[in-house]
Amino acid sequence: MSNNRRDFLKKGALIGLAGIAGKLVGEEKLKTLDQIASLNEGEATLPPLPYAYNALEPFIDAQTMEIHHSKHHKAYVDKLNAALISFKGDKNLVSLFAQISKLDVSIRNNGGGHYNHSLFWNLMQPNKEGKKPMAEGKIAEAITKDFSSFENFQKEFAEKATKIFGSGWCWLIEQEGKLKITTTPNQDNPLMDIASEKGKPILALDVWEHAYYLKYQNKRADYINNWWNVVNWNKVNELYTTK
Ligand code: MN3
Repeated sequence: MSNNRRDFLKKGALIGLAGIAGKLVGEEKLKTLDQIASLNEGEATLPPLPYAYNALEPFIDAQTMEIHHSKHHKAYVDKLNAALISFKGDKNLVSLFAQISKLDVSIRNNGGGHYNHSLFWNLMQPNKEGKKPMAEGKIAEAITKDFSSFENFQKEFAEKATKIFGSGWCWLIEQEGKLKITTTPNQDNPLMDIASEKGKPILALDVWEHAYYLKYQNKRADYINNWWNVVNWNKVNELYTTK
């Protein structure tokens, strides 16, 4: 047996085992940004949540999660696929976003909707302790460097997210080695050529009313304040440190 063949088999076995272990604990490995962007044979699919619908309680309620994932996100997936039927170029979301100003608005809205939500689900995790998690590792160092403290960063992020007029997203992005907080309207994101601030998204917060209205009604600031409890900082760090 050649070395290549042996390595291939070994890798396959490891991936298989990781898959089984992942299923046992009910957790999917974080989709990398590339995995989220690359549509499977040109078709988007609704990714499973990496936790149960009720797993983020009491901070985000099960009904909101279920409707948000199985109805809203599903609709973006279906409409994106419909919009891509007649599109003949490279069906990778990042390359679509880079030329989004020239494409059909349906690809912009639904491609953004699919990408943003896929990222959002993976950046949250259950928190049974009720203590707000802190960033750790390289991302924590970078936040302290660029925002002077973790508390300042959270304050600035929450303020910008609260002030978004209408529907949109608040982001932490890496832009030429520096961290920045930015916001986008609707389902736009910082990978799009039309974004006022472009960069690699590493943290995303959905502030559309459908993300919080059932539990928080008009109190967006309370939703944001509670959302910090379920931010998965290990995943943020993973996105930040993965080139
Ligand atoms: Mn949403």
